Amino acid sequence: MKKLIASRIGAFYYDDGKVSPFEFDEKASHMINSYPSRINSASRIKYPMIRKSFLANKDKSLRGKDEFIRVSWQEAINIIHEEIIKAKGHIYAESYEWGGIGQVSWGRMCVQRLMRVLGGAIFEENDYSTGAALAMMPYVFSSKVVYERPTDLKAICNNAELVLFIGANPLVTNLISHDVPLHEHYKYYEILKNKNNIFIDVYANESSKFLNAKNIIINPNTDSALLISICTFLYENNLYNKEFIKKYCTGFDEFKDYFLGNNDGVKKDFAWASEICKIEQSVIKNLALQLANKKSILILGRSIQRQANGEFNYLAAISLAAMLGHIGKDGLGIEFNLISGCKGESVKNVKKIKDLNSIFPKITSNDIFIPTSRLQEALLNPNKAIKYKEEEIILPDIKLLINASSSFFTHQPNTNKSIKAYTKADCIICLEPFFTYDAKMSDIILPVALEGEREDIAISSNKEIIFALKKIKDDFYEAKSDFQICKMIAKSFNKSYEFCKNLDELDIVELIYDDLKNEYKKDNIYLPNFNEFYEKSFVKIPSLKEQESYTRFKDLKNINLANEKISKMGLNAYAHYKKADEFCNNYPYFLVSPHSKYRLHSQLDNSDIAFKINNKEPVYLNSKLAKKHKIKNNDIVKIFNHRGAVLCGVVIDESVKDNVLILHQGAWFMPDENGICQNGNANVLTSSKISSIISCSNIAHTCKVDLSLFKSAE
Ligand SMILES: Nc1nc2c(c(=O)[nH]1)N[C@H]1C(S)=C(S)[C@@H](COP(=O)(O)OP(=O)(O)OC[C@H]3O[C@@H](n4cnc5c(=O)[nH]c(N)nc54)[C@H](O)[C@@H]3O)O[C@H]1N2
Ligand SMILES: Nc1nc2c(c(=O)[nH]1)N[C@H]1C(S)=C(S)[C@@H](COP(=O)(O)OP(=O)(O)OC[C@H]3O[C@@H](n4cnc5c(=O)[nH]c(N)nc54)[C@H](O)[C@@H]3O)O[C@H]1N2
Ligand SMILES: [Mo]
Repeated sequence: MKKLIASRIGAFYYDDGKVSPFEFDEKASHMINSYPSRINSASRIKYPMIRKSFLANKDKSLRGKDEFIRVSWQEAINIIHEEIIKAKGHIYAESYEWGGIGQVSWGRMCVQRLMRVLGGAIFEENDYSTGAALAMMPYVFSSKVVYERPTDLKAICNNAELVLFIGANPLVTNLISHDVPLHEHYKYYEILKNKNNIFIDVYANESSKFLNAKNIIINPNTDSALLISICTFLYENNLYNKEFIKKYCTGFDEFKDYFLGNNDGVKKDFAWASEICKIEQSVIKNLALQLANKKSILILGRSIQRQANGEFNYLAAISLAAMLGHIGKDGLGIEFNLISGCKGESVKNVKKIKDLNSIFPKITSNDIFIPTSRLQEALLNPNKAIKYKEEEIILPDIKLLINASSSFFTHQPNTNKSIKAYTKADCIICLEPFFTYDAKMSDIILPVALEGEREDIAISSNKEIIFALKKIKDDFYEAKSDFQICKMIAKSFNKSYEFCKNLDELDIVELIYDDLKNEYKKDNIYLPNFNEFYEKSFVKIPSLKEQESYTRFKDLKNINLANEKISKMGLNAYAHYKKADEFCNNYPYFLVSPHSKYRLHSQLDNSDIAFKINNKEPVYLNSKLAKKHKIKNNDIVKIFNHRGAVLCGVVIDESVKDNVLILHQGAWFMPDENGICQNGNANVLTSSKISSIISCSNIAHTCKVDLSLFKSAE
């Protein structure tokens, strides 16, 4: 019989090894077909295990090279208990982030709650996704802005004459969602096909092809130069909205002095930008004229802020949108939150579902926060002072790491530095379904149950469908849910009452469902009782009213195009272009590592939907570059720089800029005896430097490399 499974790559039915789409998914993703091979993968962890020399004498020198010994759950919990006591005050428990799903048993949430129940731990502020933007936006607007409700796609379809996508690939990055994706955005992109769409990217990406759009193919990390040169043009030709700038913006004069070159003698005109971006001046002028004459919206991806000086790339786009003066008008202006999570559908009168944290009383604990992506730095330089925003902070001394739902060796730039950093910790605990490199580099590994092997409750991306996650198959050996594991650890400290009132998962699932049912009842919306819901596996909330079409910034008060607080940090406060240090090295090619349509980060790389060339992760490059290196499709190449080397399979794509290599992030790290990753993990090559002191965020998309032929295809 077919059983429903809900996950971050979609909901789907599973029946005797076969997968079929869920009826309310508007455009089911091919990713769901990964499930059968994933649950049965040879790389799954079956039992709790401890690294041999750690078990013998807490030795950490053989981390990553040692064998693992099977232990009982009780033995594992006893050792974890001792290690937590030993490391108290020095425990890192951020547990980043995309593994699993659910309101009760999402690993990251469970580990964080566990550590808070035990008194607190070290966590990270902001995130890998939009770290630079999240830190920057309060200096520009009054809030973090990025994750706030986006302008409806319907409003965009109805009002915009020109849609400019900047470093955005929404049809790929909306395949997945934090909640269960229903791909409700898709129908609007069908409508957008009839619009004037322009993509600024380093290749003609999948979304651009889908929309049959025009492409402006740019040198990576140079968008701010392009956008600023358009501001200069609009200003000099009196084509900007003076009233909007006067009414809503502060700091315009400082920005103007910069783009006119009043202080440095360099006017930021098309000639200046053309040289930096390697785009014909006429192409930039054409874009500028279209923006000046058409009602437009700028849709930003996140890639351009995951770069050196990334904070200012977002500010450049905001400065341009302000000069165009459409911000706050129906379906126009600028948008930051349409490229992940299937967002943009008009929101209905839905209620918020509770989770393991909000269904129980709040826990207060003594937490320490470091900026996002600074774990490596803290492990390598404990007690070091670093500049962060307007202050100096001291990096904590981390002794123990506890990770769930996290793949540090594929998500953190500079993998070889991560290996060094990991040698510093005294104990590393990993809750994982698979033998990833993270698991291999840990001391204690705990096998985790996947979707279909545990109980939980989840909600759809549009919040209109509630899913019951059920155990539809036998236990996978000794795997347990993250919730069960954290509850056992809490219990060893006599804290399981604080953790979950001693309840089991299914009890909490019922509490959460009944809470939501009661909330809806207040609006005369009636949901079935819990048993009926659980039997059916999902409920679609009836009688939801559509809310009015929404556009952001209708209540706009002020945009700071330059903020004094940023000047006080010793930085230019306005949008500006700055060449990254990374680009001053001698490597000839830019490496861009976007998100793959075949994976959720590193997840699914061990499934049979993984797309490989000659058994290697594909690298996409232009034929000019291929010719220069005498390489052809399917050849295996080595991509390298001073940080490391990886092997990849060649795919020639004429649309990729001729000095760029595209290697998607997330391929599992698989080093050979010389440390060369056989599987193309992009972060072996990327730099772990910070974007700027405003966020100290990662710069995964700022990287230079070289390449050589490794092995010709037969
Ligand atoms: N299928 C799938 N979807 C995902 C994810 C996934 O792993 N797989 N991850 C999710 C998560 S957590 C996030 S944060 C988002 C990420 O969303 P984004 O950060 O927006 O995604 P990226 O793929 O990094 O980049 C988007 C586009 O920017 C382009 N780009 C890169 N550098 C530059 C540049 O310098 N200039 C310009 N103009 N373009 C550039 C890339 O080629 C790509 O086409 O995606 C989410 N969606
Ligand atoms: N070069 C480069 N690097 C990047 C980016 C980039 O654009 N370029 N993007 C960055 C971004 S935006 C993000 S969000 C990060 C993503 O970084 P992560 O969130 O670390 O990414 P995942 O690979 O999804 O890691 C999830 C891990 O959880 C495991 N898992 C699966 N299910 C479960 C479960 O139920 N319980 C537990 N405990 N574990 C489970 C998976 O096997 C996997 O190892 O990567 C960042 N890194
Ligand atoms: Mo992300």
